[in-house]
Amino acid sequence: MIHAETKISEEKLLEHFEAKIEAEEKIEPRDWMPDAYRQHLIRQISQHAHSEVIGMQPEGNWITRSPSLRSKKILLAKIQDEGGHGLYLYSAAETLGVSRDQYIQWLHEGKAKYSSVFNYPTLNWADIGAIGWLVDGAAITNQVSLQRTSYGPYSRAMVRICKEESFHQRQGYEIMWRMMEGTKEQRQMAQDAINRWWWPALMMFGPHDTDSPRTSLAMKWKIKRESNDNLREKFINKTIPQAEHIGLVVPDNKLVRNEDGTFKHGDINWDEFWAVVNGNGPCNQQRLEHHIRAHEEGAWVRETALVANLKHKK
Ligand code: BYC
Repeated sequence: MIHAETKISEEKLLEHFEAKIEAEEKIEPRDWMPDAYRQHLIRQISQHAHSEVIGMQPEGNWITRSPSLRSKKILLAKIQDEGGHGLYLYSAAETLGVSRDQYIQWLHEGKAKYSSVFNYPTLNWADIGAIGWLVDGAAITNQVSLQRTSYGPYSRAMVRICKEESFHQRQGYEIMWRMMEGTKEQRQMAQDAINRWWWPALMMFGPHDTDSPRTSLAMKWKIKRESNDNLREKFINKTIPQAEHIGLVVPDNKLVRNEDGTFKHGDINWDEFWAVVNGNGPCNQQRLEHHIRAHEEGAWVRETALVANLKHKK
């Protein structure tokens, strides 16, 4: 390989790359990186971006039916934030040499994934509380650790995203807490919502470490800073006391309370997880079709913006 007009062996480049990672220095777009590192990032960051954007759909379902003007404004702001997160992440992913159009095409062709959790329906207002509290709560647990990821543009996107996610988590918890202070029916709605969203939220962290083919290299090169199971444990340890505080019961009859106050969850239904990941969840088809339709209907906006930009540059 030719590098700065000098022939440097692949081993030397790898050595330099790994030394930088060892020293906690960020890898930047113009730096040499092993192909496997680039490919992992292309996959993970674009899937993360798609999750943010597809994740707008289950919540968008409730904008017109929010129970008050206050809650409508908060929900609108949150959903717009998610669109913004998608933008930061697509921009970070583009620094790896793949265009946003290509990423979107892979999504539409079913070649790219997005988080399994967005393939479940939002049946009532309590689900909006459960998404903010549990789904954003799970996402932020993962994203806090990703702030220290070794790839500079991804890490910087995570810092901005985490600031907004903590507001999202709180707005969801506030909805649940208000409902738990309400009527018997409202309390039941909140309990039904945690019953339906608890397990999908736990699945967001991905398969157990022993069944996660991507983890080992990703941890070695500090793309991932903590394993799927570690993050899942962190999430349950902080979320179960929040549930108990407002009188909600976590739907896990095998939950173990350890003496040090931490928890061990019961069995996750991995058949359900893989069915959803492989396109057979309750809303996979609906989510993808909606994205394709919105993308096609928005073509004129992209074209107009491009022309306006070209005219501006002349
Ligand atoms: N869903 O070896 P593994 C948000 C796939 S959105 C679907 O552990 P890895 C929000 C995985 O891709 C925040 N697929 O992989 C937005 C891999 O398949 P491929 C979303 C999953 O990459 C709106 C295979 O299973 N957050 O905050 O080391 C409203 C084996 O897995 C899932 C992110 O995207 C899943 N849950 O670890 C509200 C975080 N889990 O690609 C909120 C960024 C696993 O080899 N991503 N798979 O065919 C990550 O941290 C990691 O990619 C994962 C998986 C932990 C998800």
